[in-house]
Amino acid sequence: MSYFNQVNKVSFEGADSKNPFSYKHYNPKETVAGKTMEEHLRFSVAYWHTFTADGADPFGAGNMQRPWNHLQGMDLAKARVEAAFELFEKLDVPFFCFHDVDVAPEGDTLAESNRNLDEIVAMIKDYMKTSKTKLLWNTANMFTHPRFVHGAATSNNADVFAYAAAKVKKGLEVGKELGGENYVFWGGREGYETLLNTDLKLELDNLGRFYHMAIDYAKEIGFDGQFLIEPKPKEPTKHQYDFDVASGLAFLQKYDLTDHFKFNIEANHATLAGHTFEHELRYARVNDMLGSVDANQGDTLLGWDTDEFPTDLYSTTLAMYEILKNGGLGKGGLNFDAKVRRGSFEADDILYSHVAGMDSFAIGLKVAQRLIDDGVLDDFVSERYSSFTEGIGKQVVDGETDFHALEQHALQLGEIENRSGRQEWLKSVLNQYLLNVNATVGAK
Ligand code: XUL
Ligand code: CO
Repeated sequence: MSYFNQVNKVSFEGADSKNPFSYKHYNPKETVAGKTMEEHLRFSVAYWHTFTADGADPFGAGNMQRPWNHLQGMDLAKARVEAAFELFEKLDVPFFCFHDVDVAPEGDTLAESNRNLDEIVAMIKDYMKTSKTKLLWNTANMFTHPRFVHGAATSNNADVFAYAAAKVKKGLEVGKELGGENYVFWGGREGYETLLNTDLKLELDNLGRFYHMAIDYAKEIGFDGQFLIEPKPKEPTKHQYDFDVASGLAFLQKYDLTDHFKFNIEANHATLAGHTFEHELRYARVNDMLGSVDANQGDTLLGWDTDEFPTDLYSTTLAMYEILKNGGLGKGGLNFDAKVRRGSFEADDILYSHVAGMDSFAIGLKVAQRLIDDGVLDDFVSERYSSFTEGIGKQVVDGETDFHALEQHALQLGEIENRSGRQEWLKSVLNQYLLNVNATVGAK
């Protein structure tokens, strides 16, 4: 049985191809700075958006036309696995990601849910034997079921804390079974609505305890995937604890967890936090904490997590700039935590959306590498900070001065001279690189 019979294989056909089921820029075997595009980009399909979600929103019922819609329960779960591996093969994506409840239905008890999961995981493992597609990460959904109404590891209810622990324990076992390269913690309802009913300190301490227990268990079973925290400032709770990279890092430092975690940075979460995607990537990168990416984009006119497929070339270029400067994503990848719009309900849209996202990041990769090769931003930035490479500036950086010496320096200064930051010029250079991949515009 074929679920996507409109296409045999989506392949690279080049920028001039008119075939909508082809890559115009993503050429997996093409090398950029010594690595293939496939190795650089490590694309991943998000199971929940592509195979589980049905297009329902607060105003309307599910409307996605999917060839598995007539099925239910475990039959539905199995059909989705078949469809998933067909899509992975046809798109030629190296990775996928899932939550426990995306792949297998919850039973009436935890034990039954675990049995359902075991059956589907065994099926996935079987498919993985002949597929090139590997597990980038899995995670536990601890936000959909009503038991998590007050949170999971930060619930006021210790029974819920225990239930959450059991789900993560199982998730780590599944990650080990399938060779997952990472394990993600997105604090779905780890946050609060009002301080009037909240013991904020206990909730945060418990979250720290929870993560330590997860580390211990991973060690116990020999799961060596990278642990990732995925920050998000709000939604579903008003105040999410893992607000952004900066607050997440402070949390990890306080609870002595930095050696065991990195960040999974999602573009739309960054913008919800009032940052750019590249800000979050930079903040993680300079702290050696950039682990993986949920590749999507938000909508500046809407104040929530719209999870659109990434097509903004400025954003993909500046994101790839950070990723290249990071030396790549290591075990991480670019996971399309993105969904087709409700109006894009045909099965073909699943293919078009992934093609759009992959081509957008392929362009970003090429342009970012050229910006780096030509030293465009690097040269400008080092020149801008050159006052710290000599004289008093160098003494500051080398830790060889103090307030007395700095005052002496300041007292003998005349008028201080500053130089332009040249934002507009830099943006026009970025445009030149985006519009003409052969541009070579040196720093001014
Ligand atoms: C929610 C979100 C999640 C995580 C995994 O906004 O991004 O899908 O990526 O739980
Ligand atoms: Co995400």
